[in-house]
Amino acid sequence: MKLVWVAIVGASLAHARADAEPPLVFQRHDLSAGAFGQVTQGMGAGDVDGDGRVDLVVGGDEHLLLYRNPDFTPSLIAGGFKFGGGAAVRARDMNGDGRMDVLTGRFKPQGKLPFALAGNAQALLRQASDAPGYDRADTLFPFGFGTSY
Ligand SMILES: [Ca+2]
Ligand SMILES: [Ca+2]
Repeated sequence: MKLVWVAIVGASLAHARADAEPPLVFQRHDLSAGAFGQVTQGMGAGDVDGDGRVDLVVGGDEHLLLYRNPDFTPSLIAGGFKFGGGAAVRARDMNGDGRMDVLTGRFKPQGKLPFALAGNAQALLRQASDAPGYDRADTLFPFGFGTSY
């Protein structure tokens, strides 16, 4: 694929291909996280196991995973943190031993709600305006709710 030119038109980026070039065709492949289901935060690619095929490394809310090519079944590299949130996940040989290393950030989630959330619209009407929060049955998430580990 050869790009002929690139131009910025207004706020959008436009490009044109040579007329003789075939269109790019993309094929979707969905990979199952199996027992490691999580919100994905970052992804990288590299031959992590050294078999000559490009593997995927994926960071998420709870796990850092390796998807080995060709079947891409996930296996656990590390757990117990949020991996890749705000940082990339990359496969590179960092120490020069000829084997790929996996790089990522990690974070212990500490976010807490600074207020309570009502579980239904009637809770808003029943709430005592001079008291914090809602009755237990009317509370969707209490003050201080959040994830941490
Ligand atoms: Ca590989
Ligand atoms: Ca290495």
